[in-house]
Amino acid sequence: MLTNPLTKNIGADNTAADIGRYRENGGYRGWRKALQMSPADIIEMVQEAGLRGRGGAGFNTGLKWSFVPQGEDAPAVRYLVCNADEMEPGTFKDRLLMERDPHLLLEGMAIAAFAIGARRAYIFIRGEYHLAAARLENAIEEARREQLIGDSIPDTDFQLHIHVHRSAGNYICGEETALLNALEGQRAIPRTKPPFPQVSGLWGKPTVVNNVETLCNIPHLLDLGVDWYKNLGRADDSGTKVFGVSGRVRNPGAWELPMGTPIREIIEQHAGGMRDGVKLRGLLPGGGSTDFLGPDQLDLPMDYDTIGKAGSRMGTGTITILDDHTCPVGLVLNLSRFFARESCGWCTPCRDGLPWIVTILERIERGDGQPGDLDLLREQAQRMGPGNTFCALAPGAAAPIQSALKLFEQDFVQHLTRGCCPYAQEQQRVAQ
Ligand code: L3W
Repeated sequence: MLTNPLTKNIGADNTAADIGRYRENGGYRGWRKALQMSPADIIEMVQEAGLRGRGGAGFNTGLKWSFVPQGEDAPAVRYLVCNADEMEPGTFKDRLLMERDPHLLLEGMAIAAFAIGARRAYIFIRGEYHLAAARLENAIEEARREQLIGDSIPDTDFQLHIHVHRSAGNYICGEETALLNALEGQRAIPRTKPPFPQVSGLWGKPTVVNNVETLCNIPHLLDLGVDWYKNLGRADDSGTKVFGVSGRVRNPGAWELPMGTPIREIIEQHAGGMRDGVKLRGLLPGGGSTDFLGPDQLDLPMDYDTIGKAGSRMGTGTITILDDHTCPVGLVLNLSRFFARESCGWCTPCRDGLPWIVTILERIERGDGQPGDLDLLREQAQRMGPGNTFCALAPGAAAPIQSALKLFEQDFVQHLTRGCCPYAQEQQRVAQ
């Protein structure tokens, strides 16, 4: 039984699977099958399989596709957009998939576009991903030459054109409606939802925005079926996931594993455990916009609902580890600087709140914190929480701060009482 559908073509060398190797390995079989099905049946199949969005939010993919208006009165022009603007801190899974198996993404896009009736599709890719963009452009040309996409796909009147659009660079472009504005050449600020893009998206037309990894799940799901796909997962969620680990582990990297693989297994078996002399103090399960989990939560399976009930989010599934030689205040300061710089500036809690948070964290970290700063931080993070802002950026930025204040409160307090960063002080002592 195939257990690694997302990475089965990825070898040890840094080459991309070309169309010949991809097809020899069963590539584009899902696409051929899809063309024999009705769009409605494909959508139902994807929905039933329980595939959830791999960009971070975990929304049911088939359900999202089903929101695209159908029928005679529905707009004829629709779009599919692949969100490849991978900028979540600590996240590098989509780069792996695009660089090493670009045809898997294209095949997933072809099936998704056919299902929703989109004849034009865009890959909105992070500007720094030069290699991935070049390999995708090459793969699009290969697929077009073999008439898998383009104007004349044999045995169908369906046409599909796929374009690579390189982002000018901003984290907020990963928010689907800001992405659509950027693609239209406008300022990248989120739009009001509803209407959701599935009804009114790119240039006001029905548009589905899916993450790279989400779309890479589609070809084998079509080929091997719903039961196979559901059985890949070990806990509540279906399928596999490219999990990753960064931080002071022996073997940082990314691996395709069943959904629901316990955190401990990912860290100890696949990342090789912690390096000698350092201990795990906490972890961000899926990017810089998730809440810290503690060492007592390592046996949790990595699936959306379990991690959600545990007080965090699975997010992108790429784990960042905090060890006992790294300052938690410094870590959240680093993240907060990133989010402050990447805010689109549209709403006040985010535009003004994040720089304010950075100012407070900077003075705590360098030992100039004032009594009351921790309460100020809590209050400010609360103001950036869900419901108070226009999009998910500020609540995401608040998550590691709020959870660090709970899990590592004593570290914050020590910065205030000692008047310096205890970790920097310790490093100086060891160096002397
Ligand atoms: C129709 C409804 N559609 C939700 C759709 C919506 C969207 C998807 C998720 O992303 C995430 C955040 C972080 N009718 C719908 C509906 N949808 N309700 O479902 O929507 P939502 O609102 O849950 O999330 P979102 O605002 O689209 C926010 C993640 O993005 N994030 C960073 C991600 C970074 C990467 C990366 O680097 N690869 O992805 C930052 O916040 O996980 O949950 O399509 O249309 N009633």
